[in-house]
Amino acid sequence: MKKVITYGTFDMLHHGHIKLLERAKKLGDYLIVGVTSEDFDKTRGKINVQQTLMERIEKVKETGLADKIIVEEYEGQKIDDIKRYGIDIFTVGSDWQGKFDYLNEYCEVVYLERTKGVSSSDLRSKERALTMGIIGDNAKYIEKFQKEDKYVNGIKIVGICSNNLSEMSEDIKNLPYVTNNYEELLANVDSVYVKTKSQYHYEQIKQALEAGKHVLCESPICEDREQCKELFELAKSKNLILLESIRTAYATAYSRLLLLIKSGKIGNVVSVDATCTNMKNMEDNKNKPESMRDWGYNALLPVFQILGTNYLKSNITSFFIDKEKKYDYFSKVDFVYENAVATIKVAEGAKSEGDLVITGTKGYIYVPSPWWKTDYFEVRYEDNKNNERYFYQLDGEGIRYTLVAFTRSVYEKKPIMFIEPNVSQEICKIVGDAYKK
Ligand code: C2G
Repeated sequence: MKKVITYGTFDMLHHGHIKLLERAKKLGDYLIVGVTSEDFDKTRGKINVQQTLMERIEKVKETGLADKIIVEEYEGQKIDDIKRYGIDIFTVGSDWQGKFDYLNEYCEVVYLERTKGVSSSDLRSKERALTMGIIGDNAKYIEKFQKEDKYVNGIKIVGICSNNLSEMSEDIKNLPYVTNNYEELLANVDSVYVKTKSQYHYEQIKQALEAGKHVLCESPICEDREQCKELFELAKSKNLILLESIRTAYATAYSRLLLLIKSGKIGNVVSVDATCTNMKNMEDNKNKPESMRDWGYNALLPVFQILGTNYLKSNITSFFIDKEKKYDYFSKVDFVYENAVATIKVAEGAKSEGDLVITGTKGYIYVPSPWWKTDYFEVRYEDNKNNERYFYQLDGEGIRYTLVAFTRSVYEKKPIMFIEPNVSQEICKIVGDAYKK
């Protein structure tokens, strides 16, 4: 019996895929199809696959062409599979010409002519063409963000509203809509990305939603729990998406960490300690430290996602550079829960180790600095022989995953929630409280 194997993502299965599978099947008597997992696709740069692994497997199954379907999960698996299943022929489309010649050592390699005129990318982008405008003044970050849309099918950044246009990159200055008038920006886009200081978010989000635009907003959504609730309700009543962007929340390593904790890997969590710091120039009058606004949401995220929002007590301590107490160069927030505690430390005018430690009754999780854009963490135990290390690729500092989630939410008319509503609201409350007189 001649055994054939082929691999692919098979997203939105189309006739190009089917023709490939048909020809692959004809090469032998038994066809194994390896469908790539989400994580493996991410590591090879395919981040906006539309269908889940199960949906894609189901579609391949429905063709009736595969005698066996397996999941491709890691680099180098092809060699393992070829040996394990006693494969005679490895085949793939001609877009991969030459790339798998190294498998000749293990079996015959056949490149089949790729079907012209059809691709998953085309299908994805045909369906999707959402325009986005940005409002904000942080030139460095906005430049990073604007570059990420090319990795995400179906969304295009077309405009900017800023009071800091002179400092923006040429790419940004050359966008079709460049303005310092928010209304004008909103009139020309389907959605807006809000990257201003959080004390302005409430008004800006409301204005966008009322104009019928979807909103992706940097965390916190605003600085008040009730207002946050109101904005989500407004979005819902208008069938619009309002999504909170905390890049950490969309990073694979971080979401795996949450799942491990939920599965009991370190026992009951008794303490969450998160620190985020970066040094700002204290002499720069245009860019004064606002540690809780700029970092608070991020450090609060694991606290509320792991321990929930029903704490018994909270206490905020801030040190300010000014008498009016507007600019905190260091803040610390302590929480007491029934059976746990948490502490966050954030600073833009003091430096510390930016790590995250989650203490459990069986072991602890250590995420090294800078934990908020992590691709790596460790689960550690009393007996260090049992320690485990986890690594998950993080591309584009997580910005592109946020954009993928936002784009999909808009098209599926349902928010893809990485951050629970109670978590969003509680973040708003604590950040707001830090600046209340
Ligand atoms: N294909 C084709 N014609 C098209 C589109 C795709 O023949 N118009 C083929 C591809 O060449 C591939 C298979 O269909 O052999 C699956 O395509 P994708 O889902 O795009 O997967 P790909 O990323 O090419 O995965 O490591 C190799 C990969 O696993 C192949």
